[in-house]
Amino acid sequence: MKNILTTILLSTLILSCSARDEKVNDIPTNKVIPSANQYKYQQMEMVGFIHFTVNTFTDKEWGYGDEDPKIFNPTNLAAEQWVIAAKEGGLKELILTTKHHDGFCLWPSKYTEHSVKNSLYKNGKGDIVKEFVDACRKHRLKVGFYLSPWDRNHKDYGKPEYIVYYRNQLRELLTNYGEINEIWFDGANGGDGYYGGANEERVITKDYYHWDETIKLVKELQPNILIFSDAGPDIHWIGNEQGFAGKTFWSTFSYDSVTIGHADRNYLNTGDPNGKYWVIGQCDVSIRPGWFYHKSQDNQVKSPQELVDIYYKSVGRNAVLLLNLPPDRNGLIHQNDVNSLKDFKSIIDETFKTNLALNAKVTCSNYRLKDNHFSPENITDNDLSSYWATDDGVIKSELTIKLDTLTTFDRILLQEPIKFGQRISKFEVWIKNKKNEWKQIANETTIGYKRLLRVSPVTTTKVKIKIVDANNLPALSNVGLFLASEKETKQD
Ligand code: FUL
Repeated sequence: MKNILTTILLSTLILSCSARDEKVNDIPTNKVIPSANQYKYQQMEMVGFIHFTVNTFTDKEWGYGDEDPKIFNPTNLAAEQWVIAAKEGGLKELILTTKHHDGFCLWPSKYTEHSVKNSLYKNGKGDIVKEFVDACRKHRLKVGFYLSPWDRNHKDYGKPEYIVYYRNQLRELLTNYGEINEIWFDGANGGDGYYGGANEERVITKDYYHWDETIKLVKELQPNILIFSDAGPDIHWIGNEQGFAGKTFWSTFSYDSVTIGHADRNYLNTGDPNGKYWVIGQCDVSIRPGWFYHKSQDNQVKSPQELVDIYYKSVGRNAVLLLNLPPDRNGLIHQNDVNSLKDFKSIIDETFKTNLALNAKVTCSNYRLKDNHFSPENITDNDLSSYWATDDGVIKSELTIKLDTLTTFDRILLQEPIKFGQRISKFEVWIKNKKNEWKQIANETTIGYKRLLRVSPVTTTKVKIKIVDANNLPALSNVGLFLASEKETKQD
């Protein structure tokens, strides 16, 4: 008995010591790191937008706010069709325009008459927000809401009363529909509109919305929600509507220097290496030229290859892709859009199916304490939680991946363990060529959660990653080598 007790005591001691050692010896964490929810969001990689309102029926992009609600009458609406299309396309969340600039609400808000309750849809008994939420939940997609701060219908827009109205609507949306993953605050606001019949221009001041208080309210109503706007606080706009992040892209950012609706687009596009907060970059783009459905654009749906290009410039540059799929007047996503999205997904699946560096041997110039916890081979084990890292004081470093056979690749994946922050600011990729000389094939800056590089096809047995600079000890969790699907460049 005494022996058993001693053994238990000893092993507890050893276990607790090794756990402590691991902590003490691990790489230092940057000051700015993602929250647990931001980390989960970043891993979703691709989310979707659903733009749907009276505009779908008036053939406009921005409704004036004077629409007769009766024109809104989708005859065959099936939110499940949107969700299934999105899911098959690899999107992990959908964000619905519950109210766009026209002020028309897709739910029967008790604060306005400009809503589905006065439309012909289900004789005014419909609630599209509810149908949308139910369909997302059924297929395990996360739910997001867009609620336009600009309201061209409301008589009080531009006055303090409208802020009360806007917050009342947020309360409705954020208390009646269960857990909401993201709220999207659009920067477009102020200008002409119907405004309850005034038909005039309304200019708003920079501090009109009192965003701080609204953000506080949102977090009170939904503690786990992620808030999007030009200025975060959790997710920020990428500065264009083409879906492109900067080649250099930092997930760090100082939102107190950004004004919603008046932000510096270059700053949004690159993030800020000295940023005080972690704010995910989100790349919004529509699958069609417009955000809303227009029959005239049925043949202008982005091709699968165009979507693949956007994927490399968004997800492949450390950001999240937000792709818009606008339902038509029936209330369904057009088959051209569904097909393009599906084909896009099958192309990226094909490209990234076989990691040619999986389980490859890796040597390096330095790894922390020569401890396997930081082993260079952690970068080829396809495990996001394991990583290679260097000893204190060592920034410049090299990793050499040794492939068993001559291998041809043209896509490179790199990932940093961002739970420690984003660190690498300059790196290069080299290969051993036929003449047994090292040849540089890439010279880049940031990596972050995920970086994908497209290079000309090369054939080799040795690939070297050189870390040239970083703001803290460099670490990498994954490096992958792939050969692009032939369909990436094929145009029908
Ligand atoms: C913009 C809006 O003006 C567009 O209509 C669209 O909703 C896009 C996502 O954001 O600022």
